[in-house]
Amino acid sequence: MIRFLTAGESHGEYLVGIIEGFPSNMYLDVNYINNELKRRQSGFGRSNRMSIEKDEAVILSGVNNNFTTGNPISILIKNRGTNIDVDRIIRPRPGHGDLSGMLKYNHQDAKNVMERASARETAMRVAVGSICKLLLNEFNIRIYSHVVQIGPIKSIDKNYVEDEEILLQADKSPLRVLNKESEELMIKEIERAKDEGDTLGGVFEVIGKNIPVGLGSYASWDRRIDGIIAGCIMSIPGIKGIEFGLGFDVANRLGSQVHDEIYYDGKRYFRKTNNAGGIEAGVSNGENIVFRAVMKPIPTLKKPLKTVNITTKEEDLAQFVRSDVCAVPSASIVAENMFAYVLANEMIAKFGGDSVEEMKTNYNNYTGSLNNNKR
Ligand code: EPS
Repeated sequence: MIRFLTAGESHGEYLVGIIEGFPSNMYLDVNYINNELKRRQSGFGRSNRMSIEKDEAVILSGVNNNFTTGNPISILIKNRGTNIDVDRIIRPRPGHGDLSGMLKYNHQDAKNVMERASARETAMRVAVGSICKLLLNEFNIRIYSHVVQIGPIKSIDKNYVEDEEILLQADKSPLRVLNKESEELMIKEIERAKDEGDTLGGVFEVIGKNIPVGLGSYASWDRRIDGIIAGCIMSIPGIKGIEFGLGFDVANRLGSQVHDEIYYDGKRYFRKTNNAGGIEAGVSNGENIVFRAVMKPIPTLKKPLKTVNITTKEEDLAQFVRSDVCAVPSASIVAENMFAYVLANEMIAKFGGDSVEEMKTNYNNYTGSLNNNKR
């Protein structure tokens, strides 16, 4: 299995990542990682920090002549925006980790908390996830995402977007939104929030295609792939919820209106609907895996909320430090990459993870037997 660790602080010199358990002989081009890092940095509503940073990964180990060796891969990303115009944070921001972090680690300065709780750390998660995406590409597994809601403005009403040509358009939109009209309304909404010293959250959708049936397992609680995906997505800063397929809407329907009927086309089983979001009993069912996640508005407000000064213990207003107004588009890229990590891990669990060749042999064997009527 792949394990990874990140270290580094938002305004420290570097972010550091180590990935262990990655198979050998996979072609790894650092430009691919850097392009994913760039995708994460784009998006209307980010702070001017994003114009300072131009994230680039440096690979220190585990790769030889552009091929993975099977050794731990270590990565560095240099921070450029290391200056921060605040000495101490003693007026904790509601919604941020400031107060709980100070109490837990016995700090008198929430900067010690903020430096690590900051979403800056997700740059390294994207670097790691992009290497996982390259592994998935070897098996033609693709991951897409788009933003479906910012504040009260929604972009689509239908269940989910499946068409890859359409999904690719998300990268051309400053908000990663597929509907131009909604995008304009969302931009206005973000501008208004900014003028009012406020912030906005939203919802994004992630779609995984060409995922083989049988990733994850119902055999034990901690192997259910929806549980694993949910844990990884919920670990992204600001995420407050996730739903698969129809999600919370299943509560409004009868069973006959929810479950996806099973058909056989002479070669493979398939469904005409995908209300389950590609997962049944914690196992991928061969359909697209689809989920949506909601991100709360950024807690750092220019027009601050009430708080308590931790030195005087008196009522005060929360400290303002440079921050984003809306980071939902970036969060959708982080989610793609955390999802890629889960899928890569599950592919290795099912198909063996020492070398890419070994995985492909096992994969072809399994998918071949599915197509030959042997299962
Ligand atoms: C963040 C605050 C901002 C964001 C940062 C996350 O940083 P700063 O306070 O230095 O302007 O730009 O996000 C990133 C640096 C990033 O790479 O995504 C926060 O408080 O979480």
